[in-house]
Amino acid sequence: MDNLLTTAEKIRSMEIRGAGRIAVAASAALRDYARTLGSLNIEEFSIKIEEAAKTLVDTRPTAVSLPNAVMLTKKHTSLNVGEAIDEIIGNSDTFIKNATEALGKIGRIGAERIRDGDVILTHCNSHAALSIIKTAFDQGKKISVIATESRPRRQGFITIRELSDHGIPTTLIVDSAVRLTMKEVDLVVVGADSISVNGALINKIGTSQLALAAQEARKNVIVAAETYKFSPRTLLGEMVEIEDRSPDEVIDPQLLKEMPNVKVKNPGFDVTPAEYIDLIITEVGAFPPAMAFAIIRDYLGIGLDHH
Ligand code: RI2
Repeated sequence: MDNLLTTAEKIRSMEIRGAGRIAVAASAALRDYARTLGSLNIEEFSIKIEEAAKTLVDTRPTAVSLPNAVMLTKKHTSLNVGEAIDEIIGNSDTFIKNATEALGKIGRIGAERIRDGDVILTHCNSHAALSIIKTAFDQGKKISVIATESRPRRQGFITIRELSDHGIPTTLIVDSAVRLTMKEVDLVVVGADSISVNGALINKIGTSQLALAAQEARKNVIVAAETYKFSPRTLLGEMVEIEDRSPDEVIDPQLLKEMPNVKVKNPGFDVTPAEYIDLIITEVGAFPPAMAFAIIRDYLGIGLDHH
């Protein structure tokens, strides 16, 4: 359990971050925990697995990749504990293999949409979005990237380091420079924390202002999202919860204490309506946001049985 709690804490503190990475880390943690439960009977085993699953899922509320990964990993049907453990190990190995391969497939499919000479605007740090950009570059397309800083955690710095290491010409801007800069942009490419059944994108705070400015300037917005980032529970009417993070990420707590009439709000994500999104690139193809229901139905099950 100690290792699982350590992983949970790393996800909560964002030492492990990115919707895909937290999903893979949670699946691996649950698999390794299951391995330690061989001496229990099946009832005790299932209770322990459910507790552990809840601990992992409760760390961050917005990215549906996390509950999807845990749901796909914990499934077991055998009444024999040894076999149930093997099922969970198999589930996790499959999930992690698929998640890893998905990034390559998204890169190849998404790169088709990038033309020689394109200037691409991206936000935050998305491994899926960067897979598209790097693949296009590796195909010999002379592209450049404009990356937002992505306050308050400044994941844009991870992005510019990664792009620079890959040899891709990159410009860093502050988040509020998005609209002014849009005239230089050909295409917006972002990742996803969740996609709801109506095709809305939930992604790092500020994504919706990129999409709004892109819409105004008639520039395409492409979302890079593995199928496990679609949210089955939105089919049941559930809303995706927007994570409220600590004010300490935005302002020095000491400074805030000196201003008793000021409070700080720090929402981690926002919602981009489907109308602002041209295409969602998944590992099974490029879809318009209106196809979100079909993805949920075909790749995640329709959700009712997970409630
Ligand atoms: P990949 C991140 O969230 C960003 O919002 C990013 O767009 C999204 O996850 C998807 O990232 P955070 O963990 O899975 O930085 O594509 O809050 O890497």
